[in-house]
Amino acid sequence: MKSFRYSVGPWNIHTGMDPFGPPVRKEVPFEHKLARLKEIGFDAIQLHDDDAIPNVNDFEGSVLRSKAKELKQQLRNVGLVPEFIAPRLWEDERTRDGAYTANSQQLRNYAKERSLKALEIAEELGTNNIVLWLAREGTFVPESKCGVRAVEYLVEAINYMLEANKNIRILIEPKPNEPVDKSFIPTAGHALALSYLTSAPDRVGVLIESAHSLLAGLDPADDMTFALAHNKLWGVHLNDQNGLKFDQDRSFGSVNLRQAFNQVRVLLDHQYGQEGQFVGLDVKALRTQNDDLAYKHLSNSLFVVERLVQKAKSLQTEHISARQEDTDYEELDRLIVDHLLGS
Ligand code: 3MF
Ligand code: MG
Repeated sequence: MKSFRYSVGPWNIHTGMDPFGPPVRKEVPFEHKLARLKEIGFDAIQLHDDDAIPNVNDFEGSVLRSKAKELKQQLRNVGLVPEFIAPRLWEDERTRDGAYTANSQQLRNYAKERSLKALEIAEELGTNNIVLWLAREGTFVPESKCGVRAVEYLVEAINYMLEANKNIRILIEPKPNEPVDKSFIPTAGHALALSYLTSAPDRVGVLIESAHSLLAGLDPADDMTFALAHNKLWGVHLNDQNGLKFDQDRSFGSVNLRQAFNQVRVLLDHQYGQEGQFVGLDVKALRTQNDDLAYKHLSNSLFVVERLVQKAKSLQTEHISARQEDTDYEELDRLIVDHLLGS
């Protein structure tokens, strides 16, 4: 019996290409990815607008909707549900200067119109979650943009989507850097603060990715509890990250087991998932993996989550409460480490 319902994106099965080298594995067709992900144990699929409909820029209206309907059937046949649609606002030529915060109004309009397509796809697929990873909304050159105006543009774009469809909710996925140097919405705190500036704060929440918190020098479990305290933790991307480097998307728990344990512990403690939220992964296979072994980062991450669920459940809470009372946190530290080491 699994403890959570799990989700993953098709981009988590990839060719191993990186900024320094070409693909080392074959491109896997979308339908094969779906079948394989289902087999590994996933319940839901995370989709960018163009994962759902390749070349999404070329379609609109009834054609766009009928393509979305076909995908809905395809997902149903495999037994996966869609978790969210995310407009991919960082690959198109027109998003070079950011999307919602580009200096040109024409380009900002492109970003908004493209986002509406994500809303339409989501509606056809039957999910009301729109994820915004604000990839290029930030700066390299501080003087190139006004930070106050950038926030106004972001609010304007989010309000535009909230207005266009009263059922959708928006999950902001904060990240402090990469591809930009300095993001306008670098942390969960910024994302939550932004939510309260919008016209429907009850429909704007966050998706916390472990590596993104770590890149901001923050603890992912703390970001999760902060969002939980606002009733706004609507998605997670579990993975791992070794220090303040590029976004590594390592398998969950592979770098810092105690940090991973605490993410699982807080999710369990606060009944994450009971309102339909998924435990999502965002992990990359190492470039050294051969084609047929380039799925282990996924199955291993699920394995580690479930192992840590067992660890969280078998933690003797009376011992924890006792140490909280006598404030013997050195002993608490030892108890936890001993528990994680096992017998
Ligand atoms: C980048 C990310 C993104 C988002 C994705 C869905 C490509 O670091 O984490 O992955 O997760 O766009 O929102
Ligand atoms: Mg992510």
